Amino acid sequence: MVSKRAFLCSLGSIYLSLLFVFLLMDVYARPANSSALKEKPADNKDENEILPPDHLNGVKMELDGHLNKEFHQEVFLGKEMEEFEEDSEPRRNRKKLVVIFSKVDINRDKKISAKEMQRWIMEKTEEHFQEAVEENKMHFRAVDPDGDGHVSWDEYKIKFLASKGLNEKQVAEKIKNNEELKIDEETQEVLDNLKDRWYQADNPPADLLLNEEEFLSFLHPEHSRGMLKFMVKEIIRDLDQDNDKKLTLSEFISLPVGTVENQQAQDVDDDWVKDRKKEFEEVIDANHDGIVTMEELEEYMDPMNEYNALNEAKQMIAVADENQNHHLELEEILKYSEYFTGSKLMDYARNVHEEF
Ligand SMILES: [Ca+2]
Ligand SMILES: [Ca+2]
Ligand SMILES: [Ca+2]
Ligand SMILES: [Ca+2]
Repeated sequence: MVSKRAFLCSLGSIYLSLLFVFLLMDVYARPANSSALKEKPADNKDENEILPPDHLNGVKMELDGHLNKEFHQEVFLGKEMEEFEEDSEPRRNRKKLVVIFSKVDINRDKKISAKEMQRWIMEKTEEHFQEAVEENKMHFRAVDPDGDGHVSWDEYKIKFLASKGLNEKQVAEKIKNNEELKIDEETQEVLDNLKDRWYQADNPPADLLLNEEEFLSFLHPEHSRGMLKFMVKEIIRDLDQDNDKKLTLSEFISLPVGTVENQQAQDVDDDWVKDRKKEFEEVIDANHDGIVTMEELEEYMDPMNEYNALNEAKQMIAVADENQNHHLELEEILKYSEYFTGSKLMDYARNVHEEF
């Protein structure tokens, strides 16, 4: 018993330190992008807390228009994502996968059906929602230091400009006196975008004051239908070249400027294009007419869409279903551990073999 308890304690502290590492990674690991909200990895912590993130767990596309590569892992692992690290003990990861398997397999027939996986995905998506709500509490406190439960656009703007290195007191003073602020073009563009989003997140009355719930939808558009629409509009605006508010395949696979900067050139581009083409043709363009409309993209990105979850479930099963029975057995999940969890269960024999 004692050793089990000690084991759990050490698990807890490992979890905490992994969580910390993961939070750091999350800040730095996002791919480069071309949207107006693009930011360099920030050295100022406040900035990350109050800016809407590019990446949303459990949402299929990032704000900058990139496909979310970790999507299926996010909806398979839920809030346990941080616990599966590349170099953590394989035996422990195996154990955790076995536990997950038994939870997904509701009817205990030792195999996972598409329906069971769909239910699991919805449950895990809900976990990401809850996490965002919890984190938002913290972020909201940062922008509402007087704790009156409302944040005005000006207050937020001051915090934002302070995070850009401007003097907070001076900015506040100037805004109060309606004086002009000296802001570079790029920052102004980001600010304009944020203001649009702020308006959008502000429910009637339109007083530009956001409460905690409205601030949540400002940072996490996946939590509100209206904000999801807004996010889709922004993504289409950034990719749409002929301004018809729809996307053709060629618009969808045009490389945004700067995407492959500093990367190993052409093969990266090729994979990027191949993945996007497949996703466009097979999934996003639901009626397969070669055009992605706002409605199609909105359906695609809605994390609460049960039809999407079922599709995702079927796709997950197809990837690992070696015996072709349209179900996942434990062995199949273990074998494809890297796909489901991002971390390989070491196969020493094979690794040695491959090295020679
Ligand atoms: Ca089952
Ligand atoms: Ca277009
Ligand atoms: Ca279509
Ligand atoms: Ca199977």
